[in-house]
Amino acid sequence: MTEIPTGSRPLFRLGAVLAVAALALTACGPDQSMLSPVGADAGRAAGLWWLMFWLGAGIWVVVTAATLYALYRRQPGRHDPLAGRRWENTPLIWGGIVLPSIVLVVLTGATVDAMRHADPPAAAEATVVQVIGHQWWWEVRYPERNVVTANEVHVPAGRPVRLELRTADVIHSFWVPALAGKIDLIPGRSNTVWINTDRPGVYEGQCAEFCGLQHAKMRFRVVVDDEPRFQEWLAAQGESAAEPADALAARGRQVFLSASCVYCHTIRGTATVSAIGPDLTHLASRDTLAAGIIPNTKGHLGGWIVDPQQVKPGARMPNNYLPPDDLQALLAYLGSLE
Ligand code: HEC
Ligand SMILES: [Cu+2]
Repeated sequence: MTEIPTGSRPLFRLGAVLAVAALALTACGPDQSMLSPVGADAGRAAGLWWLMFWLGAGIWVVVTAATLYALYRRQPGRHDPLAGRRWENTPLIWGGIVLPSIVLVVLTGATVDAMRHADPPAAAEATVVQVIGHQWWWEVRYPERNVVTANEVHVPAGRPVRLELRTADVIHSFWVPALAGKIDLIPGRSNTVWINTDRPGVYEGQCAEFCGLQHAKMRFRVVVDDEPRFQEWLAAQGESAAEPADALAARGRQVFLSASCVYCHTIRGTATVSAIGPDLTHLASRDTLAAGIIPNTKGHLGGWIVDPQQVKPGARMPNNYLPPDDLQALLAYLGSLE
């Protein structure tokens, strides 16, 4: 007869497994966890998660208890109270067919219900925002207002927002766990996700589909503003770039226009039209640079322009060797683009 494992080893292993699972869950952090939902869809997804968790936990307890019971019962020499044929089929039918069927029907119903709500009919008052994935940043457009920005999606609180998601190159995935479900950006088609929340705030998101070298540094944020602030932001973003306020900034604009920047960037109000890189018209109004990776300060901006490959190796922006004076002027100009 084989030996039955008893004592602390199995318990120890179980403890280790549970500890790793707990760590994996907490690694999401407080600000980017789908278990602290703020949006309507995210709330439903979180509810579904908890339903699955508790059902799974219940089943685990039952199965573990049954396993321990079987192990215990089979010990040699022990009297077996359940010996006999009447038990042969009943547990099989209940535990193997009836119970799993009930569990699966409940989960299917809950999932279908959550999915049905995730796709509300196009509401007339919905704000439409187009998000286009690029290796490795996000282009954000407000087609009704001719606004183009990057990596920071502003939306109004208290009103449904329809995000239309497309990609300029490979498959990306738009995921802002507190607000909505995860959805892929697929070449050649447009996917939709809705954001619907009453709670102003800044919510972190990131690309959730491996898309190349800098996939991990393809982050973004969704800024939920109350209606007046959102309208103010939208109006400001719709303007052309500010004219240089002083001689240094004017020289900086000249540096920008005569350097390679114009091949890839647009500053509305100047004769630049390229959309290979982020629109820089209102660069200074953004909190972060390079898809949420570095704060938008003068020092970081200078470092990025001179050596983006240091910050994001492989990024689709080449290093720029600008004379110090030119760089300072350029920084003054870009810093004035509120
Ligand atoms: C070959 C194309 C190319 C050229 C040339 C180029 N850039 Fe970029 N730039 C990009 C791309 C692509 C990104 C996005 C990189 C990322 O986040 O992965 C970017 C990002 C930026 C950003 C950050 C924008 C944001 O909102 O995150 C700034 C600022 C910037 N570029 C300024 C410049 C300046 C100034 C020059 C000229 C000295 C320049 N770029 C030249 C392609 C280019
Ligand atoms: Cu991506």
